[in-house]
Amino acid sequence: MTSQEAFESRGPSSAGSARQRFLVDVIEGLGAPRKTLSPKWFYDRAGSLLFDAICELPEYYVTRTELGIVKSHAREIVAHWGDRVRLVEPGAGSSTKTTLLLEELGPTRCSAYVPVDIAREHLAATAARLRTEIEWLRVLSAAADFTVELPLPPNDDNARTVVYFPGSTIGNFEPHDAERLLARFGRAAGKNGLVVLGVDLKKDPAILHAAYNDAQGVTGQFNKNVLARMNRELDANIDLGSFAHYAFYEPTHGRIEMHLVSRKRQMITIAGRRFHFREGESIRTEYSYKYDLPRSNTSRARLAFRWSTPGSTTTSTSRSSSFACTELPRLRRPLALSKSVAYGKRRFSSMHRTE
Ligand code: AVI
Repeated sequence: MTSQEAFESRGPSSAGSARQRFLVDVIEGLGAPRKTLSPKWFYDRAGSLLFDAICELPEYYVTRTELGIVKSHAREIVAHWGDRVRLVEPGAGSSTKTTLLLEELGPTRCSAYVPVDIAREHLAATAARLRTEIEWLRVLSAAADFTVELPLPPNDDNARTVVYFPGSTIGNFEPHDAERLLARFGRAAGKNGLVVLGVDLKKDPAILHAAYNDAQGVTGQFNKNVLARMNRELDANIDLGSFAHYAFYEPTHGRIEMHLVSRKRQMITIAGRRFHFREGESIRTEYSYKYDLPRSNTSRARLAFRWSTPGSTTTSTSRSSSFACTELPRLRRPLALSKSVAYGKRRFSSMHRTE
């Protein structure tokens, strides 16, 4: 077994233990007074393909807008990443946007690409596709839950580690968890490492609403895939038609909330356990936080938001496609936020270490 194969086949994300973790989470989440499920369980192979379909929807501006930023700024984005870089992408999915950056880096500067994803089968397909598309690319994929661990292969050539976290996946974490996650990425990037982030910005609620309630119903299918997955993997008996997809923008917290609402009073069975639902009772399946650009014009804030769609401002609610990419300095210790930039105000600059 080569070292690449050893890294790629490392445990503990075997199908058996993944099923066990899914089951434990489901039992805990559906047993709570307010039923919840972590959005990470959307992403089996079927869910990952549904998410790819969402990214193509006319209403879902997020991917298109970010891709636009990356396309027009690829050279500038990678310019000071260093001579030798290993690019680590937590939650890589189909790695669509990353290809542009990898190609911009080229074989001389790119030591390796490390896509990390919870959907093992989808990840293997992505890695295989990338190896054919970019012949020189060394792909070292890791099937792992990045909320728990970020496995990194040996850094043979002392390359600079850049943790690339696009797509506004950070929005799927509650603010305190987002802080912790970014601090962990910062530690994983290590000395001289970088964390590069893509975040979706607040905008007209009608635009946000449409993005999570598309006309073709793909987002609804994506949401219900978590129920379908319970039927497939956890021996559940859920009638998908008895739950409704419900997503809305909640302006107080600046987030989309996605729910599955029971259309009737019912009992479902999952791995032999029973769960009761009142008519209208919901399972909250996802938050998607939207951020503000920093209001201040300090040099730190400018550094934070190097690339954003032109005209994106904190006050603009008319832009349909605002999005920002930011680069965070290495976070040596957990973020110590100053009170004035607490997440209550969701000032994204607060993701910076305070000194
Ligand atoms: C992956 N994540 C950033 C998406 C989002 O927009 O929060 C997931 C998604 N949920 C519904 N549509 C897309």
